[in-house]
Amino acid sequence: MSRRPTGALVGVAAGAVTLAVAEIGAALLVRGGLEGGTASPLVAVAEAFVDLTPPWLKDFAIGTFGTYDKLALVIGMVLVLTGLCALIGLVGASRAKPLKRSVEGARNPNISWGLAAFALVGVIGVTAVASRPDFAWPDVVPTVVGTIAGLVTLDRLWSRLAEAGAERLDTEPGVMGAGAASRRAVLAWGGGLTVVGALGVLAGRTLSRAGEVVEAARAQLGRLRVQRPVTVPEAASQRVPGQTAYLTPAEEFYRIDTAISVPQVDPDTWRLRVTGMVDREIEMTFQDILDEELVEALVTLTCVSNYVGGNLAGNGLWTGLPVREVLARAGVQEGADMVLSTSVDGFTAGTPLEAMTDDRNALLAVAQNREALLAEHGFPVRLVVPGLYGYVSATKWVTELKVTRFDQDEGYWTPRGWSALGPIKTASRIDVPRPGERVPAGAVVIAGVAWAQHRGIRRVEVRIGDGDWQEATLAEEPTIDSWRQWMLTWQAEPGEYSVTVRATDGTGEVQTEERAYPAPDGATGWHTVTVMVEGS
Ligand SMILES: Nc1nc2c(c(=O)[nH]1)N[C@H]1C(S)=C(S)[C@@H](COP(=O)(O)O)O[C@H]1N2
Ligand SMILES: [Mo]
Repeated sequence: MSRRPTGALVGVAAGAVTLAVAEIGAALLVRGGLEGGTASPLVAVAEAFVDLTPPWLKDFAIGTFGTYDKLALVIGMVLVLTGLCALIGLVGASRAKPLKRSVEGARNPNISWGLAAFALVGVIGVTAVASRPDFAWPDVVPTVVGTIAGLVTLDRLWSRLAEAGAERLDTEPGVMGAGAASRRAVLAWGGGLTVVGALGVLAGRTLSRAGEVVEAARAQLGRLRVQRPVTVPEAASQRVPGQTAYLTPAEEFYRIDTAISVPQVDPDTWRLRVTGMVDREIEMTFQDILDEELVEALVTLTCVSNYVGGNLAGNGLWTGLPVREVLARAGVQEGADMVLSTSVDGFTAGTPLEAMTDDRNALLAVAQNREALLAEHGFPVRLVVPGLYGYVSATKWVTELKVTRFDQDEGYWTPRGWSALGPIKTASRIDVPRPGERVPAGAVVIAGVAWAQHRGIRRVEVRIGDGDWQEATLAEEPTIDSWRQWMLTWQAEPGEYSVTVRATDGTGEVQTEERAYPAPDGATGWHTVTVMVEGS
């Protein structure tokens, strides 16, 4: 390989060394309980990026990558970083002008430029780390040490490469001289360090995931005291093959949040604080909550970023303490109209006070489908508020409820272009047949789910081609807070058809046909799929 690719590889190797040192260092901080906010530069940069994401980009990312949006972001980030390091590697490896080095031993100024550029990337990493909520000074140590290790790597390998270049000038053309041999040594070092560095990054990321915390709590959850256990009626499920199950298994529940690395919260040190416009502040431990009489509720969560026909919705059986009871104990003061909930990772949601205090089941949930919350769904405690999109209500890893006013505070997504209020819009979805599916002529079952949380679903209608609306059969609705299954059997003749669905909510309002994007307050429009009916 010639000088240029070798130079690029040197840059990439230095980047890999930096990240390996930083990620392993960050993992040690986590393990030692010394991490304040986020010590991992990779996670910090990605999270800072998410914080700065405008709504159109969030929309695009979720629309394109769905719940893989974060994976896509991290992969994109690693690609950009690799390119940047390669570029810096090229700079330091390029010869200074004039071409021949004049004074023996004089340092190539390009090396200094390269080192400065690399240090600047390190500074960006440190800045991102320092921008994270709960930041503490030890958090920057891994990135600083990693950057220094990267600079040393660059300096050593670039000098070696420069020597190889100088040696080559003394060698006869066509003869494999000392220059080529030392360049190969640089190549070997560069390749080796890149591989070791990449493995180090993986090791660091793996090491930082605590994982044990949830296990500890499952034992504690064994003795949940539930006031009126909720059972899911058989009739809530129509069991059409391919139709969305009434209750969503926790492992299959959609996941949306700004956390690049799932917060690992120790239930023993976790606290919930109730603050703001209250007569007395309250602090509760996880055990305090478990000691209460808990309530169960079936609630379908929905993300405001869901497109028509999308799958960013899931139905859970949640067990928790009603928020209204906690607020009543704290004593809400006159004039308050919002509860700002905060998560360990800095995310906030602004929820109308009324939704937290009226008779609906707004819960501080500790269990989903009777099991401790999964870490990615908010362990140990999250909010669940029927009828509101997740971004204004469903705070995971919740640590604070601040009673406040909409004219004084705002949730995370509001200054980023999303509405302060987020009531869920009526939606209906065709699960089967799948879009573009070919089905044999005869009886074809069309089925799906519809939701209008806290208003309920009164009617679902299906239209085939431009025919009349036909009323679908509804499954039982155990609560107006969850979605409702529907189905319709169609005697299909061969041909190509568009199948459209619309729902009517519990107030009698028909789902609007008007198309709207998810931003700023949720998508609207009817879901349509095309079906090919084949003759026999
Ligand atoms: N801490 C935290 N909680 C959060 C979010 C977040 O980014 N951070 N996102 C909210 C959004 S936008 C949605 S739609 C729901 C999704 O909850 P789930 O991931 O359990 O399905 O969580 C809400 N709670
Ligand atoms: Mo969301």
